[in-house]
Amino acid sequence: MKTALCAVMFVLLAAVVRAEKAVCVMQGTKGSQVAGTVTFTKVEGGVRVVADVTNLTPGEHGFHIHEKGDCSAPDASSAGGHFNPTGHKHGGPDAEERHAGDLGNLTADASGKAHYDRVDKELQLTGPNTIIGRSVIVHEKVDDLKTQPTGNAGARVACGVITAVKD
Ligand SMILES: [Cu+2]
Repeated sequence: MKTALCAVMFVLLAAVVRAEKAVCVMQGTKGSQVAGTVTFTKVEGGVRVVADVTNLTPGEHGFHIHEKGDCSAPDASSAGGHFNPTGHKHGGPDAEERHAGDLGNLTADASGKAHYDRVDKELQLTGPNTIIGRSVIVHEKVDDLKTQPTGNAGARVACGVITAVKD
């Protein structure tokens, strides 16, 4: 009896202290060499998003979580629209109203490399609005953060599915 109780306590404790983390490996869509990785880590105040992407054209590129974890179409249209479980308008990542998946833009340097690192207040790694099993998309063009519902960011140049990491 005591042993069973200890086992239950251990499982509960393990569930509470378990680090919440997810990873996404992105590959180029048809005709694109863009590739990269994104990690999502639960931190104080939100989820830290760190991305490193290569082979971009220099400048800004829309960067979003899309609703379906399906990158199978050559143009990644299979990933659906921006992840928007709350039915909000598209906006920038720090806008009052935004899609949960609105992460703004990546900025690539002259060599085509982009590094992104920010803590997002809206993303969830657990519960009904989890981003696990959805996708990350990098776009050809800049997200203007206002055109509805896409930010006018153009074609999808890379796509990857978000998967949970157990550590
Ligand atoms: Cu997008």
